[in-house]
Amino acid sequence: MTIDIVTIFPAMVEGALAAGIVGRAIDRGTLDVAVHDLRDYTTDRHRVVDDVPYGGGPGMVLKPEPVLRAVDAIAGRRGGALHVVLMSPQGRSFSQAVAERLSRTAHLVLLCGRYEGVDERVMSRVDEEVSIGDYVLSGGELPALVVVDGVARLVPGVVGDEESVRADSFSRGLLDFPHYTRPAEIAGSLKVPDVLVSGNHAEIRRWRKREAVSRTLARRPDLLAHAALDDEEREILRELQGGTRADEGASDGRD
Ligand code: JD8
Repeated sequence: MTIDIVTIFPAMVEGALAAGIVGRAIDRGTLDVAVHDLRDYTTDRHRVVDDVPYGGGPGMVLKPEPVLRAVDAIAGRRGGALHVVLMSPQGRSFSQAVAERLSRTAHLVLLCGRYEGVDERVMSRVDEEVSIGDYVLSGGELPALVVVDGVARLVPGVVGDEESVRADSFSRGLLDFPHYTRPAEIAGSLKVPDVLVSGNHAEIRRWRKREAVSRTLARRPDLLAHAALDDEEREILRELQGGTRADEGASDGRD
């Protein structure tokens, strides 16, 4: 999969892309990510990318021509179909379903705005607008990195263990169970649950399912409507809903 990112802060994006699972996928060539400095697509001596808004008002607007030139250059260089995404508070919310759909496109272009946003005429080359949530950020760079991370994990070969990708929280519609590592006890009081050190793998699997279902019921009951539960999980859910209502705290008090 190929991803092109257009930004006025290439260093900010490149730094983040070099780390972790995504960085390794880029190094190995499983993922081809290129970051483009919007200023390279200006034609004036001062490489100006912004201008005052028509109609007046505060702030600056990203000029359309550099953005359109960048998209044209990327299209020309890469050839084939592009899917152009503008990171924008006006976009539809990024979700696991959107990540899955975008991961099936061969070539993504992510446009990062700044200031008050981009000149609306850029929309002539945009296929969709995506937001990462209802809070105010200063630009599209962090949202683009979120999209790259979420999408890249779904590209075959990026995450070593395909099984773990399928099992991931939002793929199944359940929250994760609690994790512990050594030591089994800290300061004589903070203990790992006995079941996890018991070595009884059937018990451990059941305990994890119960924890995942009870946490989801307590914290994100909205997820249960679309969750892909197996028979055992469904039974656990019935049990938990039976005695106590979710809003009274169905689990062990931690949730
Ligand atoms: C792109 C400029 C800042 C937006 C004035 C503050 C996404 N979930 C999200 N929150 N914020 C953004 C986002 C913010 C952006 C730009 C994305 C370009 N800004 C502007 C309009 C109001 N400021 C986002 N995806």
